[in-house]
Amino acid sequence: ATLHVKSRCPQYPGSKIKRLPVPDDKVDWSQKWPQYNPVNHTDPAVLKKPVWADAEIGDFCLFFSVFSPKFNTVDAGVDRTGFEGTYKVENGKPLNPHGRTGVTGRGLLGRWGPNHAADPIVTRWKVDAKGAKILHSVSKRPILQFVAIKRKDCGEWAIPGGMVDPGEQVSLTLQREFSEEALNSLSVVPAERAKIHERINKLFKSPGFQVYKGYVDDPRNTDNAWMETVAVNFHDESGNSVSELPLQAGDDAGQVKWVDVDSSFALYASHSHFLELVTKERKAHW
Ligand code: RP5
Ligand code: MG
Ligand code: MG
Repeated sequence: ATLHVKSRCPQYPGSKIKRLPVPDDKVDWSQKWPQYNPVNHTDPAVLKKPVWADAEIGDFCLFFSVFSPKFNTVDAGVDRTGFEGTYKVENGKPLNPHGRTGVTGRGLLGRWGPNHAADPIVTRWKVDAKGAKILHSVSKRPILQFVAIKRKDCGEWAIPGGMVDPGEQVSLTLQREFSEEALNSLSVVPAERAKIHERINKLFKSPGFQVYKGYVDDPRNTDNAWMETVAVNFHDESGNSVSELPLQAGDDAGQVKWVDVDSSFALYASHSHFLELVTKERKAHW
């Protein structure tokens, strides 16, 4: 695996916390670093114990029991398995499988260990007025377009992904997050929501192409909590299903638009890598 970079961004998002700088050769836990003394940070919003967050490890919970989740398994309905195999647990705390980040605790993430997300990559071909595919002037390959959202938290463009709720089927998360962030399904009346659902059901009921399943180099990652995702490509080959949907940003998305897929377009976390994999599969311009 490539070295995580955004997981070592100097400034921890949504805070004044500065990560302890971790040099490339000290990322891997197997590299000895006895003086390693990262800053501990868990966001106050997480400590308030919203439904989506764990308690602090060692905290007293109901009936005088102490919170100590079981890792590398599904524990009390919460999937704590890692997509990239077994991760280590040290002193009761899970260790980031991609190495040091310069921050301990959970930061902005709710779960200790893996926090599972799903990323719907909805694509179509870029076409001219006659409907013919437009080839890129340099690569001579057809250009894909995908539905991108501008995240409210950091202002970066991203795939409209989101967290998998405990017990939720990933296929549902993909469709739900796309509807919430790119079609603003949360702010319409139930009858309208049902219509949106109906219009995208066909595309999302197709199996899609699983592009990636594993660790995400997300700026919110810490030594003890990290993002993992399943990224799936739903492609509108003929350009007449989702292409015609009116896009409207919603929930944690501030803007939404079709974006030409190109290596030079900066994206949140490791989303650019997922799109590169889509272009390989579809023999498109990158
Ligand atoms: C990324 O964070 C994932 O790839 C996914 O796009 C996203 C999920 O987090 P939220 O959008 O719910 O903040 O790591
Ligand atoms: Mg969301
Ligand atoms: Mg999201």
